[in-house]
Amino acid sequence: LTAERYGVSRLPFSEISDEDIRHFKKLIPGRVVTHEGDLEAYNVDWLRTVRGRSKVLLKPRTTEEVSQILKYCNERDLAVTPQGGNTSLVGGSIPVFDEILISTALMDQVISFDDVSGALVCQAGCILESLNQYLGERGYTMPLDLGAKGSCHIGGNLATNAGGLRLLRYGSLRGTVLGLEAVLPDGSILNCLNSLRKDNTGYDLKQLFIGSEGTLGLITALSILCPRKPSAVNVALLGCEHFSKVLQLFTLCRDHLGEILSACEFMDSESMRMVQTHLKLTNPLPDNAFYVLVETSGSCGKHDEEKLNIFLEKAMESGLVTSGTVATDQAKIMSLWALRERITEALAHDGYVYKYDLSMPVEKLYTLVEETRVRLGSSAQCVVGYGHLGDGNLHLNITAKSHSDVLTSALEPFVYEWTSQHSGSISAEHGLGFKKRDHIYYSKSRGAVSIMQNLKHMLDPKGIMNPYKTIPPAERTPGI
Ligand code: FAD
Ligand code: 2HG
Ligand code: ZN
Repeated sequence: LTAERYGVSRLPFSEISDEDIRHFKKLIPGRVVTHEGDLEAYNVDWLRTVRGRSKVLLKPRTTEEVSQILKYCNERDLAVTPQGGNTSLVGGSIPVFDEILISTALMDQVISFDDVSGALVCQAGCILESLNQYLGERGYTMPLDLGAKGSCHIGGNLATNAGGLRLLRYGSLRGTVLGLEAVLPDGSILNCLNSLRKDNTGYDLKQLFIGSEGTLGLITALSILCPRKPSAVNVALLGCEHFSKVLQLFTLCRDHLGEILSACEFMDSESMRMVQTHLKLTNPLPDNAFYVLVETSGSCGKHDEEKLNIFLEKAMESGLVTSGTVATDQAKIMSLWALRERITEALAHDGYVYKYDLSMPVEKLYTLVEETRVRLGSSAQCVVGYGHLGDGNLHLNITAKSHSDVLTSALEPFVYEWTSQHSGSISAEHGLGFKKRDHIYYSKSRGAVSIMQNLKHMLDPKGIMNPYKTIPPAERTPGI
């Protein structure tokens, strides 16, 4: 059904044979899953919108095992899909047809941690939340955080160049990742696993793998620079009556909180309605059109509270904010964050979700939501807008009872054209995966895509790594 809906045909890869299965069982005994029922969860995406039919899932533990698996698959022309926590929101982590799934679930070891530099070296299958816990016990924290932290793997985070809730403070993985190790499609091991902050010797090859969505190789290990865990954290949830006030509040926030500002997120009243209705969360500030969540993280509680109070006074005085609540204790901080972090989960309970992850000039962020609402009228169940205000990243989500071709054509290419006309990106942080591959031209020139195709061909001449994803095939005529 998935392949039909998206009009994709299976490429002429080999089909897996009993002999192949015997080979894998010898290579990684006890870690080859072939039972249809056991494979179900790995063949369906988190959103339950795309489904593959892989007949085998492999669970290597070491880089050497990954190398042997890929070498064999390449020789046999067997296509593969790397899978971490399977939380991709663009259908990147599931096979489209019968690709072999290679899971990093058992590659979950911390290799080393330097408690002077903060460099953490670990295998790709470590769960983000577990790493954060490991670091927390040592006075450090991960430089990224996202709603899927309990399931997503750090290797999957690198492969998608995940952004998340702390990007405003610590920057993207392109800056915090110091090195990585990847197995190339022919089984060779590329070792760029150093932990240096500065290294200008030739091209920075690790950057090619960050954000490559499993199409160039399988990331097996990485080194990441982790900041000290802030000892003072405050969160404020503020209500605004208009988006223009949200924008002014963001400027005020940067003026007054400066170096202690660690997150600035926004959500509209429809997003809030979703978490209240489906997750039964309590909204402490009812009846606002918009909500802004501001977090400060620093090393001196008294100093940070003073700054936050001055900021809040200004925000109230100038009429930017109609109501607000502040949290300094862990339980309340978590309950305020849940209102923002769990929107994706709430939306999934509302029906079929059309998801757009867009970056654009911050002052335009909400205009698109309003225009989409008018355009769709009653054909949509719910249109919500929220996201990483500080990063100019809008999450536009539309829900409906079920998938509908009429709704799809009302949304696309409208959303993509609108974004492109405003010099935005049609994927700010989730990647292109399977669902958005052919829309790449809205954000990248043909010349740029052509270089990507050449790179893909150079590293993966047989095209076995995560086919049908991210980079459109060279011979295909672009949609626009
Ligand atoms: P998977 O979903 O398993 O895989 C993602 C892609 O990477 C696939 O193409 C896969 O083939 C490839 N891949 C996985 N592991 C490897 C590897 N070791 N080597 C090479 N390729 C690999 N994203 C954000 O950017 N910001 C957010 O705030 C955010 N919040 C989210 C909240 C929720 C509730 C959910 C469900 C998702 C969210 N995401 C967010 C989407 C995001 O892409 C993922 O959560 C995460 O980065 C993917 O990690 P994963 O281990 O689940 O990877
Ligand atoms: C977030 O910021 C994630 O919460 C998910 O990137 C966004 O579900 C979405 O649209
Ligand atoms: Zn996001």
